[in-house]
Amino acid sequence: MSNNFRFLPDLSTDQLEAIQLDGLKWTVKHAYNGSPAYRDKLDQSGVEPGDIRELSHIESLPFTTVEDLRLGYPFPLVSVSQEQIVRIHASSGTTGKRKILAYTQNDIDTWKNMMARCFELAGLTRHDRVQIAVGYGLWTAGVGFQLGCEHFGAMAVPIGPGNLDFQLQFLTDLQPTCLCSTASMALLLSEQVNKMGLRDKIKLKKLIFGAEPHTPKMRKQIESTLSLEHSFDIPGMTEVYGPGTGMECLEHSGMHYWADIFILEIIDPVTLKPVPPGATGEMVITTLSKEGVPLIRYRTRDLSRTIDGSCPCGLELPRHDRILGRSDDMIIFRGVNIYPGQIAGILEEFSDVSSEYQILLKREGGLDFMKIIVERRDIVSSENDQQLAVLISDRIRKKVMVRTQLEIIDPGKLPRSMGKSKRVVDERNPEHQA
Ligand code: DLL
Repeated sequence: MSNNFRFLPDLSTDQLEAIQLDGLKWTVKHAYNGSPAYRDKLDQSGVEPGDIRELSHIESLPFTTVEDLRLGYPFPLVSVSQEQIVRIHASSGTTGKRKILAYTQNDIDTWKNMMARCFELAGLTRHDRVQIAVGYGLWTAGVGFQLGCEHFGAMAVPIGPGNLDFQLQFLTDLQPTCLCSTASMALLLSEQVNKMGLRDKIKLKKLIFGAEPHTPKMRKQIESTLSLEHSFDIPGMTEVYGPGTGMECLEHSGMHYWADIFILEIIDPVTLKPVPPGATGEMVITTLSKEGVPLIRYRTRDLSRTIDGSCPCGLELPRHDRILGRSDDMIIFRGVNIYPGQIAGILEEFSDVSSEYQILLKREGGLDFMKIIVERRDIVSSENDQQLAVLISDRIRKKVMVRTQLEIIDPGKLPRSMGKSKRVVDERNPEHQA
């Protein structure tokens, strides 16, 4: 297939596999020679760079984990000399020390190209104006979108997060056609545009949103409030450059990912073996040309699955499904393992409540209690709140096997976020959660 894209590669499966094998060999050698920590890990597993002769040999390599990054603070797994590092970014983690990732100029250029692919896949042109409403600075989000947008050639409006009045003013005055934000910020902005009656005064057509899980309901709510032509889920993480490890195309049937830049494996987090094609598991990433901090079988903790077959859009690049959540988001409640995404999935079934929810965990009299707070939709009367609460908590009991207290509140009353939403507030003592 030949494509007319400027940034998206046109590669056959054979070409892609050749790039992956070369990149894998290069990465293992580079990490082994450049980083004492990687050399130790590889030595301990009895693997030498020369042992990697075919792609399936990836399975002989040890995993890299977030612990490896933390142990090497402040410059974990760096595999080049200090003068080759031109920038650092840090993860948005809220607990412990942030993970710091170091970039060479080549790394920045690779990332710039990845992000330009995203704008191209969204069908933008140089005439588009892009309001970038995510954090700048240590977080990769703002800088990543900006790099890609400029490289692609659209007009960047680097407003950053926060200041809703300012956001609305720019949306009306500068007439951006595309918004880049977290899912939560997009929801908040859409609610604000609605409240102020500004929809007819703005020109937004497309939204590129990511950095946190969303539900189909949340997405539909944003799309319809802003009358968007398209919205695109964008994945990414600091460890793998930042935003833009892939992107949805105009067909919206999963996310194409850049298999010429990293290898994606999906493993069972318990057995650590690959899951059958199409099954959900943990995403494990091996980079193919990353210099500063190469990743060898990095366990992302993100849960997703690959999507088989070719995409109707014609692009040969493989796809994965949306990220459902993180394995470390799991709550242990009265001996039952629960993912917040399971609760969100159940709320999807009830059209009388919005997409927003919060899970509150408390410990009283030696027992754990879970309260789930959800918002009634604005077109629904509060008269049936009690009945609705019973229906939802019954459904949760049947599907997740836990008793919860369900509270329905007025629309817009849960805290909104301009970054990533915090869905779980756990007020139990830490020992009890183990
Ligand atoms: O969140 C990078 C990013 C910024 C991606 C803006 C997309 C848009 P970190 O702060 O390192 O980097 O967080 C990475 O966020 O491991 C996922 O758990 C989650 N995440 C990122 N994108 C998505 C998404 C940025 N589209 C962590 N859907 C990842 C669900 C996402 N979760």
